[in-house]
Amino acid sequence: METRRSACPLDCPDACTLHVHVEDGVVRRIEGGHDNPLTAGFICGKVRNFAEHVYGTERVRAPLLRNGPKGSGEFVEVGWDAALDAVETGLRASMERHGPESVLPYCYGGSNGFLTQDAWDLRFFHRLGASRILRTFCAAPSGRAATGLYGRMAGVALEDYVHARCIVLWGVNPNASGIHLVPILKAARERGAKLIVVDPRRTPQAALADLHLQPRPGTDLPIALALANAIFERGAHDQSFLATNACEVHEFRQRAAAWSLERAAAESGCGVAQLEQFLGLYLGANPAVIRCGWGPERNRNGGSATAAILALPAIAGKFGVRGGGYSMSQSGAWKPDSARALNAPAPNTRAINMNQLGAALTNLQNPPVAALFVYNANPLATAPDQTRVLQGLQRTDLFTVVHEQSMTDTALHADVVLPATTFLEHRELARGYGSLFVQDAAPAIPPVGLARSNHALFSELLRRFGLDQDDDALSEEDYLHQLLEHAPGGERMAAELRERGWSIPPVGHTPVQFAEVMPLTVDGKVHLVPRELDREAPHGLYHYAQDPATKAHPLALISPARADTISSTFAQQIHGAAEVLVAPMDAAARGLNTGMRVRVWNAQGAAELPVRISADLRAGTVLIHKGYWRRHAANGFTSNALCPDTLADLGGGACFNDARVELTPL
Ligand SMILES: Nc1nc2c(c(=O)[nH]1)N[C@H]1C(S)=C(S)[C@@H](COP(=O)(O)OP(=O)(O)OC[C@H]3O[C@@H](n4cnc5c(=O)[nH]c(N)nc54)[C@H](O)[C@@H]3O)O[C@H]1N2
Ligand SMILES: Nc1nc2c(c(=O)[nH]1)N[C@H]1C(S)=C(S)[C@@H](COP(=O)(O)OP(=O)(O)OC[C@H]3O[C@@H](n4cnc5c(=O)[nH]c(N)nc54)[C@H](O)[C@@H]3O)O[C@H]1N2
Ligand code: SF4
Ligand SMILES: [Mo]
Repeated sequence: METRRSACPLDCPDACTLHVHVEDGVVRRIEGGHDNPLTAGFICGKVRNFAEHVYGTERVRAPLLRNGPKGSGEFVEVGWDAALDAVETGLRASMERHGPESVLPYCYGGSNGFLTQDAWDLRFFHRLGASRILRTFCAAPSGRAATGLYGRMAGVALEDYVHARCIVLWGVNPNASGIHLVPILKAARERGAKLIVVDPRRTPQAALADLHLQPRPGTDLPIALALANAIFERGAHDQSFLATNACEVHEFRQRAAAWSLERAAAESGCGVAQLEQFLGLYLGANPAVIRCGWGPERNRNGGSATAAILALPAIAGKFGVRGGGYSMSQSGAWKPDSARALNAPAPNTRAINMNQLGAALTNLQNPPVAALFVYNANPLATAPDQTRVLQGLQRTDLFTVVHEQSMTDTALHADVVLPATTFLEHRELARGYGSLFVQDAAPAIPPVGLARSNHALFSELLRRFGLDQDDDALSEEDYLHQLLEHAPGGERMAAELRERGWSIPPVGHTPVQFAEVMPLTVDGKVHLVPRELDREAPHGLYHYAQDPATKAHPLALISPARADTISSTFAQQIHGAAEVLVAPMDAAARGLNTGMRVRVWNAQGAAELPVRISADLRAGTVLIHKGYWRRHAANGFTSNALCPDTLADLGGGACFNDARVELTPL
């Protein structure tokens, strides 16, 4: 048995260092390493069991051509040449008939590594002149907010949460979505830190918290503005910090003034006493840190809500000490952007928001989407408006290519399925978004079957279409080198990656905000009402849009992460049906009991699922976890059939949690 070092590039904040035990080229065991101190020698069950994903019965091992109706799962195995001939013929036919913008690449969170996304894939599609995909599933509104207020300033390292005296987990559930924060939270609490959780359901951390605000989904904006307003009104704001480090303070204060604690309490369903308690705990403790998750952004107010939450540490003067400030995604704090700019498309190329795939496939003209190329994503399970996505994928005049590891719902509808390697089978420059760690991971095992990496696939397509250029960095090694050459601190990082496989960008591993790192805005200050965001938000920044509930569809459906999948990745391993979780009051009002089957429905779609009564949910909120496949619901539709394809106020972000539904017993 040999032990090989690897790194996890999955769509998870933690970026674990892995030790992969390999025997005769086969993975026997995977454990956590210590290079990335956040991993601390342990990893999640998903990746401990990764061998099941690699070798399972649903692994795509060879190129496949469809030879039955779309979605039937009838394919024949072919070699790579025949498959790539088919891809070439399909893409060229689409371009000849409708022009290159009729080709739509579609990718998202399969891998967060630098070698598998925004690399040769972008180069290929951009040189082809294909439509651009706006990658807005996740972190688009919150990313815009964080960029507008603070530039790409690095957040408080998760390891530094032990120094905090007050920790706010705002719309984030680390027990499922970023497990390495959990022992750190425990250590902080043992040292006396107070814990506040803001979440419509009682998460494991909420159950331990000193204070749990349980708002109606989508009402974080009034809560954060009311807290800010109260801080100003009581003179508890940090005047000297704001005078030196902030812009648009007066304007922010004016906008927040519309929200008294009473009004925010009424809108959010949290009590005034609870909001007072929040102020007491947060203002009374130093250092205090806010971990802002992705729960607050997935609705119509998502951008403004995140901006208002991130404004709080500036107003309350929480920066400048270790363990004080905020953290969200660290992915903006170091990006080898200038190299990736080599791949950039012509700015006027048509752009399609990935949240509106269903509409794009079924409605768009001039040109229509005639060829769809999916990789690093499973949109039939993860995009909003699943009913229309399915209708689109069933179009007989749509040519669909899917490059995948597993026979996903989306892959089942492809004309050509191409087998993709997993991160254990290809090289990856891995990074997470909760830690600033960057790791160079060599393949731990040979490709399974005929699988090829994204790099291998797209470099071959560049050649086939005659789009490769003399100065292209051809090998993965060359590309990696090129990426680092243009990145801040790249030379040192390249040497360290070569020597020991990991490195830390110039901002450092645990930077203190407003001491060691400053906002990367034009003037180095925090902008509380950034002009560009104010222009972008349809009714201006911090405008609150009302709850979209109607009399017919009064219940808010949320679809958070579950512990045993990453979005829809690994869900092939879930046996049994998806459930809809219902609060006791809502169940009683409808005569529902655990185990009863219901139709969860709205104007857009329906899912037929068994009920589970859950006292963890606030009344008026129901929950179906994200990531289920169609097989997990009796009628083949998941929460995504109920999610609208409307967009958040910033960044074109998804509004998964704006789904409003009714339940009817079956
Ligand atoms: N095991 C596992 N880990 C994952 C993932 C996974 O699917 N499984 N997904 C990865 C990805 S892609 C992401 S983006 C991150 C997401 O990580 P998290 O930010 O933890 O995201 P979610 O689970 O979507 O939502 C977090 C919490 O927000 C709450 N919430 C819902 N609506 C609202 C609201 O309006 N306001 C507030 N305050 N809270 C709300 C939910 O109840 C949930 O507990 O996790 C990553 N890690
Ligand atoms: N209802 C609901 N839906 C949601 C959300 C929600 O809150 N509610 N949240 C959303 C969020 S936060 C996110 S990030 C999205 C994620 O949505 P997706 O990006 O669709 O993520 P996954 O479901 O993980 O699918 C990724 C696929 O990429 C494949 N893959 C992995 N590595 C590679 C590779 O190297 N090459 C290729 N070719 N393929 C690879 C995996 O096998 C997997 O099938 O889902 C969103 N969907
Ligand atoms: S999914 Fe997250 S917790 Fe699991 S191994 Fe990967 S980085 Fe670590
Ligand atoms: Mo995400």
